[in-house]
Amino acid sequence: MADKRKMGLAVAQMGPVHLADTRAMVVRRLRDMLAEAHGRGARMVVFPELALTTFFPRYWMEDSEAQARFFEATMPNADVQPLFDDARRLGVGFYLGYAELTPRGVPYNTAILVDETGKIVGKYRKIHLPGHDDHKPDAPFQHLEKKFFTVGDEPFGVWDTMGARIGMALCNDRRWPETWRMMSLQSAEIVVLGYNTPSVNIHWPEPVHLRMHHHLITLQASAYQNCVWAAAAAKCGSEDGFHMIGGSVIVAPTGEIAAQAVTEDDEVLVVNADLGLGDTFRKNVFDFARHRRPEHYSLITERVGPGAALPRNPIE
Ligand code: CDV
Repeated sequence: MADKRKMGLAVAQMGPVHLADTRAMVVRRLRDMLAEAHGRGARMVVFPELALTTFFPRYWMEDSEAQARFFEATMPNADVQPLFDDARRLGVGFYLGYAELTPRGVPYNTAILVDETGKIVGKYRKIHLPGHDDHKPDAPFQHLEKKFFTVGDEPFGVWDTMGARIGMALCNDRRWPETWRMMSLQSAEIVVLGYNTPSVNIHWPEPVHLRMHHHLITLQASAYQNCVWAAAAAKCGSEDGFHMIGGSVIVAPTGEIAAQAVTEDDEVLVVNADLGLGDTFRKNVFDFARHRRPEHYSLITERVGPGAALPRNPIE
């Protein structure tokens, strides 16, 4: 029987953040949700990707303009400090996505992990940047993450904090099995991520319902195959007329959805997560040490894309 180590795990979905909204307005909303999550027994709250602003990669502009309007040169800064103060006062940690401009001027799509004392204990810079870096004037909107951000400079990691081993990812990362396996191989118990997923795919005429379908199947399959709790927070609804999917979820290591948002607005989900549940799977069907065969997986790190078939021995 697995041990029962319970953790109040919350996801704070956000409705739209419009261009005219200030950081102070956004942080007020985050603080309200942190307080609600605390009242409902949460020890940690997951906020979305690029939570402090509208999803600005949809707009064509010079890098310098994007950096001046949408990036944070320090964290915490005066606008966000009240959220850190609440975390310390209430004893609730959080994950927060924002656009980071480093002291050397390098722009990253970043997430931080803040513990229950209000201290930043972990930082992750997005690795799988989607979209394009050129202007697409005929598209209904842009997806300029490859223009505005640099690929993360460190591999996927995990942090021992708030009584759990927690891994971080951001949005498009959730679609890639390598993301999850990297953290699972570091014995992650919870994977937290935020996302901004436009309902319309500008690259091909994808049926809109597939956006939600792929979001949920990747989270459910990845949580199960990697024996982790997955907590995913959307920023969603119509930001100045550009719609993004909701569907924030907390998924158990069984692959089952433990809680799911029902609105496209600010909404808090809380689950009393049994961290021992992942061990049940780690000791059985996904006992990596007994069953994985990395000597047969070398292509995964040697090759980026599809190529020639591997040579085979003659059939005996
Ligand atoms: N912000 C994102 O990374 N969005 C991506 C793209 C592919 C829509 C996503 O995976 O949702």
